[in-house]
Amino acid sequence: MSFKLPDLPYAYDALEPYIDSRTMEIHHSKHHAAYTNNLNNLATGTEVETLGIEEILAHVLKYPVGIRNNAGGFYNHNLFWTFMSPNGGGKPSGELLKAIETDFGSFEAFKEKFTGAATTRFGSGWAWLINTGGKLAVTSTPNQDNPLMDIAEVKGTPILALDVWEHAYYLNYQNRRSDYISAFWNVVNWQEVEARFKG
Ligand code: MN3
Repeated sequence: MSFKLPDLPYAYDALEPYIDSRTMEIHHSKHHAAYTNNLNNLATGTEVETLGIEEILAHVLKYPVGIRNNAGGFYNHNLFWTFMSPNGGGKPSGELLKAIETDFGSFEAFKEKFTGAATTRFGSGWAWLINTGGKLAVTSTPNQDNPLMDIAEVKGTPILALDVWEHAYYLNYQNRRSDYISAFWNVVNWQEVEARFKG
């Protein structure tokens, strides 16, 4: 097994009431586990099993679509769990806050832009805050694509991610994706976002 499902850095119920325990359990132990298993199965016996995940993502165009979907699903969820914390919420500080204010005008303007990207992503996908060589940008991707992939319209290093697949919120929020997005801001782990920003 080249790729290993990571443990969550907190308990399944740690993000209550914003993200419920049952959703977290199924999301991690079923969905994320399935991407990980599928990636291992597809990679076995091919050059993919010898490569690091970021290397695969950077050249995803040359692999079968199953590699694209499952390598993306594996990697995106690895990141996503770390961007949330029971001690999260509030605002970033220091250099990250300064960069957000420079590139978006204000923290509120950034939040509005990210919320918009997450809300308007049609169907399943992700919203991202990315670092594009010193400048921050908000983007979104369909399915399990991400901004590290060679096929991404807007490329950069992800420093914040939000999963807007229905499996991420439907049990608790049903069709109310915007309520889930509002709740997400209460659990954002800005320390981790800052750490990724500083690279
Ligand atoms: Mn998901």
